[in-house]
Parts: sequence; structure tokens; C-alpha cells
Amino acid sequence: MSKPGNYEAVRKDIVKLLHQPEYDDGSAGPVLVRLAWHSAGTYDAETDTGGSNGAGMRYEREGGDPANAGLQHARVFLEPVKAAHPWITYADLWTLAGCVAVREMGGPEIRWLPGRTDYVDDSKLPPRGRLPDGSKAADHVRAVFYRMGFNDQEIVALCGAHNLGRCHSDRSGFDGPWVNNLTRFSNQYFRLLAGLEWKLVTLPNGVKQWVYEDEDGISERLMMLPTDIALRDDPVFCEWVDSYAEDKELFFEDFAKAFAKLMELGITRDARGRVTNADNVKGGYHS
Ligand code: ZEM
Repeated sequence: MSKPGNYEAVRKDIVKLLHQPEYDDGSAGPVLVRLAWHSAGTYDAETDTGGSNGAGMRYEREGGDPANAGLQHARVFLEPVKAAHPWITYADLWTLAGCVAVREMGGPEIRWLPGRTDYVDDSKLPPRGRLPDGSKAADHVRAVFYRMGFNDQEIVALCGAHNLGRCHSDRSGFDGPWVNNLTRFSNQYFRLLAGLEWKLVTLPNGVKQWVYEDEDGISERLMMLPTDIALRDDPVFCEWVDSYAEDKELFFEDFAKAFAKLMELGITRDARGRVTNADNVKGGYHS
């Protein structure tokens, strides 16, 4: 067991588990990033409910939200790390793992602070249905991310995470990856979104998504969600899609800031960075 507060030791163990030859595309990275995002993305700024504090996805009410299908894989990958460092809270572990995975896959360093608790405050539990629905349009995307407190630029930057991983027909109903090199963080997603000709198709399961076909009409395996295409087609979002397609450094910088903000939703800290709104610490480590 590591010394409580030794987050470097936890980081190292997360790095070690990213390589998963038997799983998906050989990496736990993308699904860990999605776990971190879904743990935080339930936040509602107006009522100050949801967010990563409490790690509510451990329980059926949040974990069983159809939007979270498949994330049990990410949680299982992290169990040995929790066992080796029992002092870290799940809420800290999940958010830290997302940041470490982005960095290890070639993305930017993301500022991460500890202090979340695993105490589930029933009055803060988010209802299901707060996470975005990939089949919808720009107004839905705005409603969901404005609720968390993000602006249009941050929305586009965050969605650049679709440079990682893939859709699984048995999880979301959508199928395929957004880019070819899907375990390497880059701005390829934006370049393909802006640069390729995308065609709307209906999958055998009835789900509609966009695919890329080459000149011979042969469908490549690349895909886009309707919400991704909405970023390309919206007059404000599209400016940021183009900027990030052209400037990888700008994307990395903006992504790092927006992702750090996402991980902090619902957490308040004092000047020293200590969490001030987690009074009921149960089973959590407090410095
Ligand atoms: Zn995603 N995302 N996402 N996303 N996402 C999927 C996969 C991944 C949306 C969405 O519906 C889906 C953000 C925003 C939005 C990742 C990270 C982030 C999948 C496929 C869907 C359907 C799930 C499956 O079948 O396994 C929508 C509608 C979004 C906003 C409009 C943001 C923001 C993210 C992080 C910052 C990642 C990494 C994946 C890949 C997961 C994997 O298992 O490979």
C-alpha cells in the first residue's frame, strides 16, 4: 500500500494498466477518458447537483443509466489500482485516470486536483438523462453543456475527445471509430470532420450515423455521430472546428483547460486548493 496522498504512485499504476492487449483496440485509455467525462458530465450548475463528487456511477441509479453502458469495463480496469491504494477515493481515481490516459496517449497535461469524496449525498444525485444524446442536434448539445457552465468554444474543444476510442453497437447502438489512430490523442477528429464528405446512413439496428465513403462508394470504417456533424454545421461551432483542425497546439491548450474545468464541476476549494464542500467524508481520505 502506498502512503496516503502519494498520487504519483497512483498515476504510475494507472499508466501500467493502459496497455490491455485483450480489450477493444488494445488500450483501456479511451474508455477511462469516457468514465471521467461521464462521472462529471451530470453536473447542473443551477441546482449544484451531479458531478464527479460521490462517484455515484458505482450504484445502479447512475451506473445503470443507458448512457453509461460499457463504463463498467473502465471501473473494473481500475479496481487493482484502488486495491493497491485504498486511501484514494473512487471519485478522485476516476477523474485522475481520465487525465493520465489523455496524457499517456499523447495529449496535453491536464491540471488535476484531489479531494473528491465517495460520500453519496442523496440530495446531489443527478437524475438519469443528463448526459448528451448522440442522435440529437446543436440545440441539444448546447442545452446539455450550458447546463454544466460551458460556452461554445469549450464545447467544441471537449468534443475533440472523439479523437479517441470508438462506438460499440452493443453499448450505444452507434458503430465504429472517428479516426484511424484511435489511441493517439491529436486533432485528427477535427481535420476529418471538416475535411471529409460524410454521408448519413441507417445501420441494421435502425440507428442513424454518418460514415465516410471513398470514391468507389466503399464505406471506410470511420464514423461521426449526428452531434459531431452538428458541430461542423453550426455557424458558431464550425469556427472552432476549423480553428482546431488547423492548429493542434491551440486544441491541446483549450482541451486541457476545458477538461480540467469539467473534472472540477461541483467541487469548491479554498485558496490552498482544499475541497470545502465535502463535509461528509465516509471512506475517503482527507489531508
Ligand atoms: Zn463521447 N461518446 N460524447 N465524449 N466519448 C462516445 C464515446 C466516447 C457523445 C456520445 O454520444 C458518445 C464527449 C462528448 C460526447 C468519449 C469522450 C467524450 C460514444 C460511443 C457515444 C455515443 C459509446 C460506445 O458505444 O461505447 C456525445 C453526444 C457527446 C457530446 C455532444 C466528451 C465531452 C468527451 C470527453 C471529453 C470517448 C473517449 C469515447 C470513446 C469510448 C470508448 O470506449 O472507446
